[in-house]
Amino acid sequence: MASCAHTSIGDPDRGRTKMYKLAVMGTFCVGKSALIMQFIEDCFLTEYDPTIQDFYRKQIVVDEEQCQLDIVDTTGIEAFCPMRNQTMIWGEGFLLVYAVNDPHSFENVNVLWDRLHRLKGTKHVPMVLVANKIDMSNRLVDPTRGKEMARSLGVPYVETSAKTGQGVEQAFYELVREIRRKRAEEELKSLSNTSCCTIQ
Ligand SMILES: Nc1nc2c(ncn2[C@@H]2O[C@H](COP(=O)(O)OP(=O)(O)OP(=O)(O)O)[C@@H](O)[C@H]2O)c(=O)[nH]1
Ligand SMILES: [Mg+2]
Repeated sequence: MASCAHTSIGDPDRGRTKMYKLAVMGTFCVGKSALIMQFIEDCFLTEYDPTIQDFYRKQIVVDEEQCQLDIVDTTGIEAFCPMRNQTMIWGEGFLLVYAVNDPHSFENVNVLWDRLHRLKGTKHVPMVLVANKIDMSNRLVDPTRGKEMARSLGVPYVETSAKTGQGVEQAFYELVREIRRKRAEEELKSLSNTSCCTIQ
């Protein structure tokens, strides 16, 4: 578990900080923990240590807005599925990760996508499709397949390497932007509902 910066009660920027609840999901060994560590600590985890569940916090600025990201690193092991469902309910936005050298992890993205929509009970869940391990030479999932899947799911597509750091920041930033879009839509909807109610 990484250490992280917290906003103190007396912090003058506290009121302006927007909170985001993110979860990183995908089959085991696709690099979820390595991506989070690269994002938070700027380092690459070479050892494989299966995750049950870990929690991280990071403060960043995205498009001039101060953000606090609460990030859950989820398990890729099916036996811990109930815990993962809890995280799906908790989260606002999700990185759906597969490894480009593991076609099974690519196919599993559809399963996760379906489960998320069923649990959330809405068609619009902020997500980013992440093709990880692009530094590896034994690529088995072509970029065109990844882009096509992202297009059909209606989510952004980002290629990453937790080893070199390529695309890692972009993946998290895109997810923050997706959550903002959803919040803005909901705000508009509630405003139009309110004005409908007040017009006699
Ligand atoms: N070459 C390369 N190796 C990676 C990359 N990302 C992760 N790995 C390696 O893949 C293995 C698994 O990475 P983890 O981050 O532990 O995978 P995980 O998805 O968190 O796995 P679970 O916690 O079991 O679900 C580790 O040995 C990592 O060093 C990457 O982008 N490139
Ligand atoms: Mg892990």
